[in-house]
Amino acid sequence: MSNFKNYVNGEWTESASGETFENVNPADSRDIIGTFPKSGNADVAKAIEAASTAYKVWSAMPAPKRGDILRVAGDIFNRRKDELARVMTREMGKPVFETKGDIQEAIDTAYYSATETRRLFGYTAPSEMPNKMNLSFRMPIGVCGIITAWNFPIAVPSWKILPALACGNTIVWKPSEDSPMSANIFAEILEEAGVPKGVFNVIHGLGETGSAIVEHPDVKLIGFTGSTVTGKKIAERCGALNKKVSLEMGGKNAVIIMNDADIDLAIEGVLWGAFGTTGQRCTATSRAIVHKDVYDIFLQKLTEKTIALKLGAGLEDSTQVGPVINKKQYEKILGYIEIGKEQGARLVTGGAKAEGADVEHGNFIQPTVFADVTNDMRIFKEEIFGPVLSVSKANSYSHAIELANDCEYGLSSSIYTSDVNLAFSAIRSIEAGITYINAPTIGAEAHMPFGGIKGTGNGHREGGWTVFDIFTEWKTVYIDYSGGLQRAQIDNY
Ligand code: UN1
Repeated sequence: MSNFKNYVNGEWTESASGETFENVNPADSRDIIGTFPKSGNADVAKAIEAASTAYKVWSAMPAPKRGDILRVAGDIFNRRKDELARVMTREMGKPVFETKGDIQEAIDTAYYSATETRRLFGYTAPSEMPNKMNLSFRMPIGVCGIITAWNFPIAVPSWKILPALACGNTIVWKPSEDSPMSANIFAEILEEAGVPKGVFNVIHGLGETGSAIVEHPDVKLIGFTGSTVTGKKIAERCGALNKKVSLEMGGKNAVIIMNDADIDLAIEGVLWGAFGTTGQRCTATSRAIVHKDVYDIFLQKLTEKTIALKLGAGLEDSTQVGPVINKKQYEKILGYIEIGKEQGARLVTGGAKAEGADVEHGNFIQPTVFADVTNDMRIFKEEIFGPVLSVSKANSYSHAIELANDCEYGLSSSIYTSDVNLAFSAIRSIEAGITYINAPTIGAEAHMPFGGIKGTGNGHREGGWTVFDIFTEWKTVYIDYSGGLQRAQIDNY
């Protein structure tokens, strides 16, 4: 078995304690990918020291030069796509066609960030006084602590890391303990692209490793994707320590299917949204809210298609739905299925662990659909993060919107309708950061803002041009070339 290391100041290093944790294939618990360091305060401090030193050089480099390096990183991600996709699938389970898509998001983000280094626009505005000029421009922040989840081992970290680097920040990244190997390949790629020593560091570990990053006084910003419970704790600490913090947390995303929708298209979208990545996306479709006129036909067709989904190891070409990430999630999801049954939801298909020779050693749960789910049930309200879809009946368009918004989260959403008036009305009325029309709740593009309202986020948007608001501060500059003292608000009025 291989022992993998942290990446600190351009070197592969063990943790000071020598303690490790195992990385296990979720499709086959007999397959141990390797051990990774369980890092503590001392390891984190070294990485932060390296990142602080490197910041001086990296932040002073002209942004387009940083962009040149990021562009090369995009090329290398592209070159290593097939190999990296298999590593990702082996450690986190989703099928290879999905892990390739995950890497493509990083490639898109690399090229997008590289280009934006020539376009980190500031604003100029007229001064209220003569012979005076007002400018503003973006400044990097410093050492950024990045803490991410396993479901997008490359894409989601890339949304944070690559734009942060473009802006001149340096990075200490704690990837998920369920996808550490992908993170090491990320480091190899940035090193080969020419990112200097210390600019980018990977520190493996569990929760305490993340806490050490959050607590360290030289870390100026935390970018987090993960559970709402952890995100809120991080935000509390960042509040107390006065650090900038950007959070992407849970979702309970609804799709509305109106009686004028193309039902077959809607079913395709719901299947992909609910069971793609085995339902383990923060944008996953976990609630379908279906107009009463098409409720029965929708359920009947959806059930047939759900039963036909091919469950298996993601490394098998025929697999459509992979395992869930680990034993803890496996138990949690099966627990929610029991709660659904106990609270009176009608189980239409699935509802148990999967049986069979090809799935017996992995964390496999049958794609599950509950019907007649009402808004008082826990499976309607709580994020499950697994292959479980709740279907609820709506009496009208306004009832459907009411149900969709009856939710503490606000990440993604969707409506299937052929009525243009309803589509536009839904864009305005659904409480979410992202709304799709006639498309699934998943599938965000790298160059558009990504994030949610309500319990999902804290007002930031990754992706697109908005990510640069996270990873920069504004500097305002006044240049007075009048040669005399000009007092704002006094001499000119
Ligand atoms: C996530 O699940 O953490 O929109 C992000 C999507 C993906 C990103 C999901 N591209 O489905």
